[in-house]
Amino acid sequence: MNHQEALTSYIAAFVAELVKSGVEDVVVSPGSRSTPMAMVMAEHPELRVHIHVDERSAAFFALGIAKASQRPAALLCTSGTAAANYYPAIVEAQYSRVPLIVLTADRPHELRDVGAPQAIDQIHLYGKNVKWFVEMAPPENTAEMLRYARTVCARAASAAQTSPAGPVHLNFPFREPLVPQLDRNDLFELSERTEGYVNIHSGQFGLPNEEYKEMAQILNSAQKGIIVCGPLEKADFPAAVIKLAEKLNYPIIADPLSQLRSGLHEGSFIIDAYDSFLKNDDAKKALKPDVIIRFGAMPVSKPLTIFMKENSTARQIIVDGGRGWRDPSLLSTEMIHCDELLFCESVTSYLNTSEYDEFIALWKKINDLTRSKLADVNAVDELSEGKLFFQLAELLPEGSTLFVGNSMPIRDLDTFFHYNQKSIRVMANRGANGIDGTVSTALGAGMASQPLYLVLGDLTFFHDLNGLIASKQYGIDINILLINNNGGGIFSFLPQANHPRNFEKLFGTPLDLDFSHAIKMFGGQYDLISDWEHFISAFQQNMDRSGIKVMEITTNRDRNLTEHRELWESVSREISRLLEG
Ligand code: TPP
Repeated sequence: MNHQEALTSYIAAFVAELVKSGVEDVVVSPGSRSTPMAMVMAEHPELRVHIHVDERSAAFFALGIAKASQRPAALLCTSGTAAANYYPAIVEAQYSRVPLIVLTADRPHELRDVGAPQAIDQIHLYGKNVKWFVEMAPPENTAEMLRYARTVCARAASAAQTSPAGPVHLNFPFREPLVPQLDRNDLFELSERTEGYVNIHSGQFGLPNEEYKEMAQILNSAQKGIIVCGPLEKADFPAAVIKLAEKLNYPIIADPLSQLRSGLHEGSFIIDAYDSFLKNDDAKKALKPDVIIRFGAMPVSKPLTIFMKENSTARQIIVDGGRGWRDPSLLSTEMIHCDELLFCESVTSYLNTSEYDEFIALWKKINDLTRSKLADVNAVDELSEGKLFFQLAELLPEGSTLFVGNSMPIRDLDTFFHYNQKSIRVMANRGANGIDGTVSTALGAGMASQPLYLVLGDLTFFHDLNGLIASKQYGIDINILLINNNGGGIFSFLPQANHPRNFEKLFGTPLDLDFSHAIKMFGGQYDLISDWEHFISAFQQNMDRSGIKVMEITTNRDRNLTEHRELWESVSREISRLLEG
């Protein structure tokens, strides 16, 4: 049988099924071994092919597309270290439950482990960090093998999306010659079945009705309950959890990535300043819960994690539709593997409305006081990291996506970005909390969600400068607020900061970079912000500009530390005064 014909038919069957499985975007990095797949993909009229030379950024870009669109995105690269460069984004996808279909080209079996060029061991390359690995059979043109290619593809797409979503890896051995036959006019004409080859059905995880009822009884009998919502993106979840809170009269401790801090939903149950007031012992004592119900991944806030850990006698109910074990304190009394929305709706339907409101009133009172004390940061004249996040809730346009870098930005967001009625979607890479791939992930998200704002530190920006190319190549608009404190500001908050001898060398790590040159290289707009007035005018002007727009905000790590400490101390003093009185 003709080799090229087999290669072409097999890959075309696979690509056709990929599209039928709902994949619309594939990020391809150039290479030789992946030639047949890349060339066939480029022929498909319903597949958007994005080229990204740097595989590390490419994989994060695909991650961003999948994260924002909540549809699986595919990746394709050649053999060797190209595939290894996907690793960080795959880890992030696995831990943040984002569907990715990773396709790597490989040497055929006879060229493995015999010194052939660009041949590394790609079998289970990503280990346990993918949900499914398949070493694909070499291309053949029999009806059975075309069915095989389509079935594996459908299974891979389904596995990537089934809760908990995550990455899957298919490794394709290709023999030379690698150029497919593109002059065929039947490339994607599928002989046996023209729709999706196999439609995979799977349902939500639910509980028997009796259990919802029991849970409702338990919750109705507890007066001092709190609901903790960690990072979770699920349409309709905010409304459902608010209904649950309303019936129970429980406060909702809303992580910045819970999608509850912005939006038109009822805000009176939202507690958003807890990261600051849960540092205070008097508050912690007064706010002790009997019951904690948790949804989503672990919250960003360390004081909140400590608070939950300290309340080890409380009943701790963790609801996880992804059937994981999100309980680093090992204190859960109920681990409930049930779709979060279904849980809220079902339990709510069995609840009696609680009249007890003293506990929630106290949470709100402390929260309001904390918010007003934190607002003192607005009086600061100099450029300040905290004030920047306070300003954002004011300045961000309706419907924007705010992508936040790890390290201090996500923490400052937690501290200073409070409930507002704009529909702002907040995103970050909190699966593995890396400072890598942030620009690329944000740009991938920007494919589906605009206007896009990215706030990140200088080391995080430096780490993925390459990622900016996607904006230039694909015209993705991005507003970048670069917080340049010349190094890793977060380390000043850690105990090693008390050991000054090698602190700057090991942790501060100033890079002394002039980022304007890099922005220029990518054809972007750059503003070195001089003061708040300048910041606001640049921010507003950039709304009418397209492409890459970087506003660099220079801050000072020591001053930043002092500012945070002073604010937290003033919050703490006020709370103790309130609770004493
Ligand atoms: N490498 C990766 C890939 N991920 C990490 N999280 C780290 C290293 C450890 N790390 C956490 S925060 C940080 C480092 C190196 C410093 C980040 O500095 P910057 O982006 O400037 O933000 P800042 O701390 O100033 O807010």
